[in-house]
Amino acid sequence: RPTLAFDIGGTKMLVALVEGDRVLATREEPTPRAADAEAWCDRVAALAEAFKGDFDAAGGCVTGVVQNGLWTALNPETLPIPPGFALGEGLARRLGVEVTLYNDAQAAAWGEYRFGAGAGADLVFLTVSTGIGGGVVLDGRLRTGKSGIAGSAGLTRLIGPTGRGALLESAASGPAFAAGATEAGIGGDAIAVFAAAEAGDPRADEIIDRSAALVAAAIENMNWLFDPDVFVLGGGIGLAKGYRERIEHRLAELPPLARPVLRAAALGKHAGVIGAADLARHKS
Ligand code: BMX
Repeated sequence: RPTLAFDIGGTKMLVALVEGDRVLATREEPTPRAADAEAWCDRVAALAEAFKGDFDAAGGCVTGVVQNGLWTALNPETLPIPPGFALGEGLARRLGVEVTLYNDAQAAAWGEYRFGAGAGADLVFLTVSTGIGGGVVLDGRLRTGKSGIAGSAGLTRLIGPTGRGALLESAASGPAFAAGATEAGIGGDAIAVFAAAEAGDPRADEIIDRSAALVAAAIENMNWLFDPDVFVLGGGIGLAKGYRERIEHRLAELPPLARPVLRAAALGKHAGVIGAADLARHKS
């Protein structure tokens, strides 16, 4: 029987009916930005109404960290989650089944490991989106760490000439694109920046390049730590036209020994729900 799976991100919420690596049906809507976790649960349950009676298990993934069913933001700018919100309980009550929960990028890493661009390999998954999330699968196991935060690449610290710099995601993800767009007089969000770059605007090109350079450096650093078979790139920005190529261009300069392998997420924007559904079935 299919599994109900959902993905609550900083920008959108996706609810899907999943069987193995097949997404049978989806419902999607923007994530309300107001810090109202009860409302987010209500919306997920409302979207899941369409699939009532079709599932007997549920698994979800969310931006932020989940520990024992309790949900907390790592970076409240990505989504202002009230600290320690009882998400597992709230959704189990609304959906009528137990709900297995993971971080969004960790679930996506598992999805790509099971069915996608890193099937059977040691992999590090990265999503460049509202924030920058990450997940690590080594020796066939999703590594969530002692606190559930393993892989949170967006929270890693940039090191500038004076020491402690910005968070990677503050400098390179969605909000950085929006800030860059305002500054350059383009306006709008990352989508507008990619459109402007396509139309030949050099300022847009620069904004994309700056983000890609920072993410390339993060990949270079993580490669020294894990030396995985493959890095898998996802997320709205990560999968936008030309973005991965810009990163690859930089990685190509590294010596062969330290050169990461980079692939696009094969499951695209469904990596999270496919991974979450599989984790709910098998409990990695
Ligand atoms: C942030 C953090 C991660 C998340 C990543 C991508 C929060 C709320 N989120 O680094 O847990 O995986 O963003 O999230 O602290 P997305 O919403 O951009 O997909």
